[in-house]
Amino acid sequence: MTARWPFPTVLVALASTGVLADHLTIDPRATYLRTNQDAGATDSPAVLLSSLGAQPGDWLRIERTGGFQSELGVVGEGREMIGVFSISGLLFPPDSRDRVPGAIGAKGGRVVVSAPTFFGSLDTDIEEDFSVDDGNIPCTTVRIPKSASHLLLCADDGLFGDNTDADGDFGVEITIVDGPCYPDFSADCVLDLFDFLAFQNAFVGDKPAGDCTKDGAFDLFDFLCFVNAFNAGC
Ligand SMILES: [Ca+2]
Ligand SMILES: [Ca+2]
Ligand SMILES: [Ca+2]
Ligand SMILES: [Ca+2]
Repeated sequence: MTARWPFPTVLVALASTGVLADHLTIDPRATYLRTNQDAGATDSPAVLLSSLGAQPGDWLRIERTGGFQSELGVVGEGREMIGVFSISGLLFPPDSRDRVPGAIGAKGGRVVVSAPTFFGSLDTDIEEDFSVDDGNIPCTTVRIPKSASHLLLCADDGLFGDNTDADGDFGVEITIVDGPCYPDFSADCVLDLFDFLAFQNAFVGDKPAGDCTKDGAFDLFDFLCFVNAFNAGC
């Protein structure tokens, strides 16, 4: 007997809500973090949120594209990326402990602790930034905080000047979305069996996330509601 999967598509890359995504190329040598003896490092450009058609209160899905070489001769490409919102486009000099004077934390962002500088092991971590790609999950959905006007993005690395991207594909797709994708329970930008299992666990455990219809009852309609949301994508 063949087990039947309840959904017509097992693996669905999340579709956007219809708003076109903006693609930005990221120079892997650029950073908003403190650097030390890192001659080739450059400053992260501050992206004006209004140039993306976005404003405080909007949710952004930020998905990493491509990859970069994190040092000469390394095999394979690094993908880790971090980002931070700011109330200004200002960036203090590279040797400043906290270079983004207007940094603000974002709802929905995954915490990231950035590595110390390669030379001197100086602390670089700032509280307000978030992971875009942590090496496992290639995206994030974050809410633009009140007063934020700019977004800064950079590779997550300890030495930036030796980074290269010969094919120039390291970057992000940024899409304005309604909010976190409900059926993507694992928040990894892919809809698959694991999301269904996570929904099932929430449903069986009477967790609010399992009440898809938001009527306080846990019944067949929640399953139908979840299947509809899953098939609709995000
Ligand atoms: Ca590349
Ligand atoms: Ca490097
Ligand atoms: Ca998922
Ligand atoms: Ca319900």
